[in-house]
Amino acid sequence: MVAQLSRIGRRIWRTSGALFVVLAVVLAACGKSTSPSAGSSPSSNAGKTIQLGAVLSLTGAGGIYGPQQKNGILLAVDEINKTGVDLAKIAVDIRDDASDKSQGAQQFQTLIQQGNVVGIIGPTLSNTAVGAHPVADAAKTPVIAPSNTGNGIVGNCPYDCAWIFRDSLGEAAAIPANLKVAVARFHPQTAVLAFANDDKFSSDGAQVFKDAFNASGIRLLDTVQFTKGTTDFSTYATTIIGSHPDVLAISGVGGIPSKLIVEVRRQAFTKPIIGGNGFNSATVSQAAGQAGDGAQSGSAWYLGTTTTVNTSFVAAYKARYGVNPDQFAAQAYTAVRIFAEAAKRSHLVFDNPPRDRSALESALGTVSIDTPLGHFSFTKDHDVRQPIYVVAMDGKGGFTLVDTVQPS
Ligand code: 1QQ
Repeated sequence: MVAQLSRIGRRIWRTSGALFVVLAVVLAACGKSTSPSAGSSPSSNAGKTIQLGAVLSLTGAGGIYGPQQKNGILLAVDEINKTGVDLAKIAVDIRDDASDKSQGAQQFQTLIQQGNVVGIIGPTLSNTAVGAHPVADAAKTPVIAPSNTGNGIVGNCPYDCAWIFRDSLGEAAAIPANLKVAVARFHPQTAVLAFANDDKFSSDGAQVFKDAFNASGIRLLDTVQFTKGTTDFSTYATTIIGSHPDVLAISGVGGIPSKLIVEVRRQAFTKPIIGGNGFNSATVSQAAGQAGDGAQSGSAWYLGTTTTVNTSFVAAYKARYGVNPDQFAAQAYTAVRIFAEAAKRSHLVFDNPPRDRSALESALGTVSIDTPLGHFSFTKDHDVRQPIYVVAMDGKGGFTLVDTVQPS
């Protein structure tokens, strides 16, 4: 009996022992995660870093916009890192392209090859983007262009741009909306167009103005051209005024808009002035001063927007920097927010940049969030679709809201 019991006991022991071993192996396997976020709890991303890069015009012609973009990026990073993205931190390596196309391309290359960044914000100028974006596209690295408003930046591009997105309102949308409001207010019959002929943004914007004048039945009396490095506009102003237009349109970057506005007003030009995205910085409005009062443009953002997400952004920016943000700060801040939201939707592994770049690129197209620009999601062409805030310089370094045009 005992022997029989002992045989049965041994069989039970052997069977339970085998079960115990199987159970131990299964539990051990469950405890290991092959990758930090492969379906495991977010806490496993603690200590990880989502490494982004930014290439901005901190100096040169675009230096009138780049510093605000840097401020917006740094503010967004610090806000996001208070809780992190599934506890992972965001870091942005910010580089200056000096508003130069080749330096922009080089900085993109360096960030991708040496920095192993999984996404890039930039550059500031469309003129730089035509050199820098192809570098990122060839390296299959997603880009959010925070202020490239020229033609062919996303969607239908003269080069491969599948990895390029933009959260910057294109001139092709902003200028017609601005002109529509100007026609309703001032009823112009004739116009003169002034633009920089050696800058992509400025010449693209000039073509959009020409098409918009034509579509509105406004006769273009003259086009006055100069280079983006021009500083003395006295002869150009005399030529413009000599045509006696009902409205002056300016397509230019950096110091051009404010310098030309000041000069035509100095020469007693009193008719309305309208412009492109180059107007949309407090720095430009400050430089134009009282002469800029009423100069009208289509903007992607308005300081006075009363949404909670915008009032919080404005308050945080002013508390940190002592001044109000402008459109460029808002767009760059939003670009970081968009990347963070895409990262939350991606199963990043943090040790394989090409894999994480691809995951981010796929996730960017699904992002739909409230931002200081308004509710944000990309179009199928990776472009921004948003309300257009038609604003006018207030003569005191700021802007007033003239009208809001919903996207068509
Ligand atoms: C562009 C712009 C400039 C006016 C500011 C960055 O919009 O280069 O596309």
